[in-house]
Amino acid sequence: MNFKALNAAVVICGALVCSGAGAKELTIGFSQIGSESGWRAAETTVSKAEAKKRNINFKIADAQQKQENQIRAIRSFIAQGVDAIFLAPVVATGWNAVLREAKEAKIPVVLLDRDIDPSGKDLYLTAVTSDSVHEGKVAGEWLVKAVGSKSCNVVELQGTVGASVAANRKKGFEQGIAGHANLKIVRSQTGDFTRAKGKEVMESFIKADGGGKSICAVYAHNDDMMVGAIQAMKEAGLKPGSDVLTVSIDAVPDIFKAMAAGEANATVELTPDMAGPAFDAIIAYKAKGTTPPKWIQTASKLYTGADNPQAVYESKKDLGY
Ligand code: GZL
Repeated sequence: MNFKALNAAVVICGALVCSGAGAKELTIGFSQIGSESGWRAAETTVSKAEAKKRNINFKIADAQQKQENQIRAIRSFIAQGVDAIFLAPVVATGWNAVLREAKEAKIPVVLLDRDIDPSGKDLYLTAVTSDSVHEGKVAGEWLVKAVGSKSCNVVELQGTVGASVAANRKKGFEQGIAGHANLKIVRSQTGDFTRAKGKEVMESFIKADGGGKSICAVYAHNDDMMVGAIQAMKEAGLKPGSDVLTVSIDAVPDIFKAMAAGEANATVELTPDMAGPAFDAIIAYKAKGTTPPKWIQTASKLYTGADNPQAVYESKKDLGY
């Protein structure tokens, strides 16, 4: 084989597992939670594109937000003998038995965007996630600055019950407002990360408050619930973005549309590209035995209405949300 051809073979091998018999395409199974939010849909779109870039045979199983479907998908991937399994765990507990089966089958597991209970730490190779406590803290600290010294009743729309990111975003937000007694979380309930549920729960908060006039701010664990809450506030004659401050997480296009309309105030960005770093870690692990760090952290950036929301909307609107 001449040098040029050898060089080309090495390049191709970067994305494939190279053995004596030649390069083998990697097959990876992804147990995806569902399509509960714009961010989740973007994560799926981006993961397919990243797999294509690396010539990986990528099989996605949509669990419609049910853990039993995720466990079933993982067992199916094990039976198929895939090279690796990606898992976005809908909740943090209940994974150890099935992940032990993957380990016994010598199939490495990578967690995407959410974490599992620390008791399962030795059952996955690495986790590609943001720091969800930090996300909540950034949201809380923004609200502290936005409110100043006036008293502020905050209502909170929590993510899916039992999800690591919901517990962490709640914890981080409480850290962010700690020491500022003028801010108080007066109501808090799960909206399951969906627009519909976010709207429904916000309607109940407004009703319980006798019209919502004493609600000073809404904190939602994701933008989709906030978009639903904004709808509920407008239907109740409230002014989200001005009379009622809003802060949420994900940085999906529609929250920038709301910001541009003066109906939302702040969001903390979460990249939908969790799969890219996961693919690179698995390729290096399979090809060269490189063990990745236990946690591959993705960035979190605060956006407010001062960051040209219309332009940000335009830049994100075609990315698969
Ligand atoms: C966070 C991710 C969350 C998003 C939601 O890492 O798990 O799940 O914030 C999605 O939009 O439902």
